[in-house]
Amino acid sequence: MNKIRLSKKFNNSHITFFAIAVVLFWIKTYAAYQIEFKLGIDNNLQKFLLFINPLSSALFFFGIALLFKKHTKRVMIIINFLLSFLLYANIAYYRFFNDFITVPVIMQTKTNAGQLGNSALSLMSPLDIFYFSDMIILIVLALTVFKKVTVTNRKAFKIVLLFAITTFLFNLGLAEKDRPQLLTRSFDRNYLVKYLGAYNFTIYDVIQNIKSSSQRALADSSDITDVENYRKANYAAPNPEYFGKAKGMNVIYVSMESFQSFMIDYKMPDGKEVTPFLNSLAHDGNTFYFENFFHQTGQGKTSDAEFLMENSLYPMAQGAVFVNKAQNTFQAAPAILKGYGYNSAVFHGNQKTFWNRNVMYKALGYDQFFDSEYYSMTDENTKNYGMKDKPFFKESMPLLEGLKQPFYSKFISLSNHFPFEMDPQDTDFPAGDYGDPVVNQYFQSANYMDQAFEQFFNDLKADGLYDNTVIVMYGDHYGISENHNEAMAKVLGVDEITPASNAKLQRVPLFIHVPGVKGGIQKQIGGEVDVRPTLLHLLGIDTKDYMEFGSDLLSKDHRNWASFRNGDFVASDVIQIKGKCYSSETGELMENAEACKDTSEKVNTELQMSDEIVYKDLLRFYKPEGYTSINPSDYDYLGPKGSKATKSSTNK
Ligand code: GP9
Ligand code: MN
Repeated sequence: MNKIRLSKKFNNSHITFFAIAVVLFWIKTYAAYQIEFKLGIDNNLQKFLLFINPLSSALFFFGIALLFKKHTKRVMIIINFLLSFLLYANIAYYRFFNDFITVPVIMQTKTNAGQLGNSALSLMSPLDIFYFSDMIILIVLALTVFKKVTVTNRKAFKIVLLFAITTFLFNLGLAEKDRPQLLTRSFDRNYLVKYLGAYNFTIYDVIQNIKSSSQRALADSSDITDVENYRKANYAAPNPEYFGKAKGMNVIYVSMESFQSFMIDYKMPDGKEVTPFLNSLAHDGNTFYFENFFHQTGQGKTSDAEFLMENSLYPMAQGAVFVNKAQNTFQAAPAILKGYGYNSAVFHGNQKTFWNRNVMYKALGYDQFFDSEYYSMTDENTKNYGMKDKPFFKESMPLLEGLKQPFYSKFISLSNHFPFEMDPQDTDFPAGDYGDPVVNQYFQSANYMDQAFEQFFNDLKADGLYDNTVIVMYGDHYGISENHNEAMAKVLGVDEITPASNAKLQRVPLFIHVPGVKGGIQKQIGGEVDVRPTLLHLLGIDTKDYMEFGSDLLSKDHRNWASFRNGDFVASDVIQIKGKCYSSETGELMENAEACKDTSEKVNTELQMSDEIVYKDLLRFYKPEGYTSINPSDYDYLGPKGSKATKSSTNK
C-alpha cells in the first residue's frame, strides 16, 4: 500500500531513486560497521562520525550516476554493486585477519589467495546476502516503481557533489578535531575506517600507494653506491672489551612508553622517588645507563623508535615508515639474527593494526606477534590504547617462556601514554602539583610503569631467563610536549625552559643489562639509531656490511652526537636548534655559528642518505655479506586460534 502512494508521489524523480539508494546504502554500511568490525569507539564524537561517514561516500559515488543521462539507475546499481563488493570483501577479510584490505594485500593475492580461499570463504554465511540487500531492493524498484524514470541533468549532479564534498569536509574536520593529523600520521587502519569510513579508507590507501610506488620505480641499483661509501668511511669499530660478551644470549627489548630521562632520580616534594626500580638499575653498576641518549622520532612516534632501534635508519620527516613503507626491503635485527639461530617475537597489548605493525613486522622478519588477541583485554586490564603494563607483563610470561631459545624479543609498554590518566585502583602515588593535569599525572603513570618493570624483572629472575638474557630498555619518545613547558619549568625548578634545555628534555633513558658484564653510568651522547650496532657487537656480530647509520655507543670511535629528525642535533660542545647554534655548556646562543657547521653537514648528509634508502627502497639492491634475505609472505600472525608460526617457532 505504501508502495503505491510512494510511486504516485515520487516516481517522476530520479533524485528520489538516488535518495533511496543513498539512505539504504548508508544504513547498510552503518550496520556492517556495528556487526562486523571492532573499531574501538571511545566517545560520542566517534559514535557520531561512524554514523555519518558512509553518507559522504554514498552521496559522492551515487552522485556520479547522475552524470549519465540515459542509464542513471543502471549506473547507480552498478556503483552500488562495486561498493557493496568492496565492503563485503573487507568484511570477509576482517573476519579472518581482523584487518582491512589494502593495495599491497591485493597485490599479494598470490600468497594470500590460499588463506583467503580456505579460511575467509568458510566464514561466509548465507545471511551475508544482507550486505547486497540494498542493491536487490534498488533493482526491484528500478524494474517496478521507477521503471519510467529516465530524466536527469548535470545541475542535479553539481548540487549533489557539492553536498557530498561538504559532508566529507565536515566529517574530516570533526575527525581531525578528535584525532589531529589523522591523514598525515595515518597510524591505524582501524582509525581511518572509524573516522572516515571503509570506502574513503580505500581511496586514501590507493593514493598513498601510487605516491610510494612512483618514487620507488625511479630508483636503480647505482643509487646505493654513495651510501655504501659513506658507511665505509664512518664505521665505528667494535670495542674488543665488549665484542661478543653476550654471544648466544637471548635479547629482550622493552619500549618504555613516553618515558623521559628527567624522571630518573626525580624526587617528589615529599622526597618520594618516582621510578625507584629504574633508578636502582641506573646506579647498580651492573647495567649500562646512558644518560645522554636522545630519541630521534618523528610523526611515527613509538613505531619510529622501533624502526630506528632495529634498522639503524632514520624515520621519515613526515608520516611513518611503518605505515607508508612497509612493502620495502629491510635488513632488520630480527632478520639478521635469524642467521645466527635466533627466533623473534613482539609482545604488545594493542590491536595489531596499530602503526601497521602486523604488516611491518613481517618485513622486519619477526616470527611471532603477540598482539591484543593474546591478552585478556578486560575493562579492568585495559586503559587508553590497550593492556595496562602490570597485567601485560604478567600475561606475557608464559608466552615468553614458550619461545624457542635463543630469542630476540620486544615488549612495548603502554600505561605511560598521554594523557597519563590512571584508574584510581592502580596507583596510590601522589600526582604532581604543577598546575597542569597532564604533567601532574605523568608522575603517577611513570611510577606504575616502574612497578610493572620491577615485577617483570622479578619474574625473569624467578624463571631463570634473567641470567641468559640481554635486556635493553629505552624511552621511545618524549611524553611531555613543548606545550607543557610552563609546568615543566616548575618540575625542573627553573625560571623557564630555554631552547637548549628543551633540546636536553628530548633525552630518553637507555639501559642495557648484559649478564656478567659491569655497566655503570655512561656519559657519551647518542640516539636510538645507535642501539643496533651496540647490541649486535655485544652479541658478537660485526656490522660493517650493514647499511646503517648508527655508531656503537660502546665503541672507542663513537661519534658522540645525536641528531633529531629535523636536522638539529646535540653534540658535546654545541647544540643546534631550529638551525641556530647554542653552547652546550651555557645554553647561550653562540656568536660563532660556524661551531655547528661540521656536525650540521654530517647530520644532513646522513638524514638525506637514510631518506634515499627509505623512499627509494634501496635495500632491495643490496645484500650484506652472509645475510639471508627474508620473505615477508613467509610470515603469518593469525592469532592464538590459527597461528602457523606458533607451531614452527616455539617449544610447545
Ligand atoms: C600504540 C602505542 C602508542 O600501540 O605504541 O603509540 P604512540 O602514540 O606512542 O606512537
Ligand atoms: Mn609511544
